[in-house]
Amino acid sequence: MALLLIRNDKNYEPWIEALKKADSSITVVTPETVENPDEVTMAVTWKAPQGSFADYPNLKAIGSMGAGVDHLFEDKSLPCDVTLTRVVDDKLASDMQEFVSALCLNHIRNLKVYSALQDQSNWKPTPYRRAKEVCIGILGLGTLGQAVGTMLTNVGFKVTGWSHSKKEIENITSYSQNELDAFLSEAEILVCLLPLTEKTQGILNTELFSKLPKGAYLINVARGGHLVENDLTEALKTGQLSGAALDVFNTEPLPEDHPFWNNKDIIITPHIASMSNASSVSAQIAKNYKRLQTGEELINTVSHDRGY
Ligand code: OXD
Repeated sequence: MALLLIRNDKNYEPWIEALKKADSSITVVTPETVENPDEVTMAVTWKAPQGSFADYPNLKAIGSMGAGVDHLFEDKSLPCDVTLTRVVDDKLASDMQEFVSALCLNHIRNLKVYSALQDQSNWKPTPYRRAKEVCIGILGLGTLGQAVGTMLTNVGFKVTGWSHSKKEIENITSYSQNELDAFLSEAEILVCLLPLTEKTQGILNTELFSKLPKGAYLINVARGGHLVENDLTEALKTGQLSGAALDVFNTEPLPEDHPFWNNKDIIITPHIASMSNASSVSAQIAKNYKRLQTGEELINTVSHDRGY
């Protein structure tokens, strides 16, 4: 049996090293080093090229190296009889908590405004808001959404969340699927942490923005595919949105000539909100590989039907 790694960037060394450290008995191969494709029973991937799994007839499980799994479903030849898994990691969650909290505080304390004023040597105190006066709505109350929401309540914000079904989370008001409008009507800062599926593709659009309080702020740390880019530009122009912080884009890296770069109302970061780290997530991958060998149920599984 062997564990196959497939990465779009072919950066295998840290993963091989970390997996060997987690369990030295595992045979780790890559598409470049595999000698016998029949012995591959599990693949772990980040953005594998289309059709990558076709050569491995004994594949039983495919795991994402990150929290997101949309890249798995992009492959139309993804075998439908394999177990899918993703990464659930405390470090990913705490990195996301810190990043989103920083953006929310940056927004209410006008730090971006002062950065622009500094460029003009302009001393101009501006009124600010306090966390407890601001309602943050989190789209998507999965592992990361819940972690971020809890952190934001600790900072002092009022936090609400929207997800398929209502969730019981301390100090967070939870809205279910058919309560989207009520959820949006309060969200002065909207944080997108949804999985990208056919249902959520393009959800951040003019119609949704129009249901937010005027001047709301958008933070997208999920996937570029959630956002209709022209609708954001328009909402910023009309003042329906006062600004946005985007960490993810339809095309990454964001092309040099993309209009977002020159939009003073948008903060752009290069998909660094929380990065999957080989040394912190390899233990759970090795554990799943062992479970597969012994016939136990895998952990952190993903539904083929729901797409997350
Ligand atoms: C992930 C990501 O899904 O880095 O882990 O976006």
